[in-house]
Amino acid sequence: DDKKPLGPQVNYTITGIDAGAGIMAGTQRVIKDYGLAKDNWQLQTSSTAAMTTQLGKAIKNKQAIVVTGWTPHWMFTKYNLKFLKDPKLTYGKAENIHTITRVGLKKDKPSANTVLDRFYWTPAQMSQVMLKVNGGMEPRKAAQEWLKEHPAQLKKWTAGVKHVHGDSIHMTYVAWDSEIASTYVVAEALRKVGYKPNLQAMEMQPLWASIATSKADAMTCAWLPNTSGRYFHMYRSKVVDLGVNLKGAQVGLAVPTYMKNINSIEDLKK
Ligand code: PBE
Repeated sequence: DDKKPLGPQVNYTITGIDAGAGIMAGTQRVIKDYGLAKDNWQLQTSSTAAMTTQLGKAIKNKQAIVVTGWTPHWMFTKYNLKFLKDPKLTYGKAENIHTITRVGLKKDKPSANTVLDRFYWTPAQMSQVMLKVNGGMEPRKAAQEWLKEHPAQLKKWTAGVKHVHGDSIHMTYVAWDSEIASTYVVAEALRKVGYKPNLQAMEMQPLWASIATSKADAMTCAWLPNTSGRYFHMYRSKVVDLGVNLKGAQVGLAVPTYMKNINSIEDLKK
């Protein structure tokens, strides 16, 4: 209902995801910076799966809902959503996703390091893999299929790389849809040059610690400069940043486009 104030319609609640996510810390800052705490706005912790389920239900009933949203993610492909303007830039400007390795990987596993260093794709390409997985396909199968459909991309990452013979490569990741997509795709590219990838999902803090302590070789999950910034600053002297693997990610608050009067975070105070 567009005439009623938004707050009571959604119980002054922003539907969030898992507590460790950078977007949750960013949203707590938003609540502070925009003075939303005065109206008792609160951030609900859940999981990506629970959040997208609630979002789907609200959209089906054309109800108001405010969620923590980000792209690339299939929620923006599946639903008509818009980011709320963030005039204070509390979430920062555009984000890029970086590939991070342990110290010494380049020396120990140069072929793997080259493939990981070259790994770069677009938000549209990442979304294609996410949609396959969201449609029920096993991530490894989705990655294999996507690489078959994009031979030029695979060639760019692997051309001229010296093949190995079943050497191990240990990748860690957080089981967010975007990171499942990138991790499995780069793992399949590593398999093409002879590696046996071993993939392990974990929470954000142990993820960074696994690379910093050389328990794992590499990860593709660093949303910088903001979303994973806290961990990057904590561990930057103990890891190697191979640079951007995807340009133009974004995080913020999102609402369905039928919420015509709500266009800025400032509008939550109306
Ligand atoms: N995300 C997806 C993560 C990074 C990737 C936006 C949910 C976060 O830390 O918030």
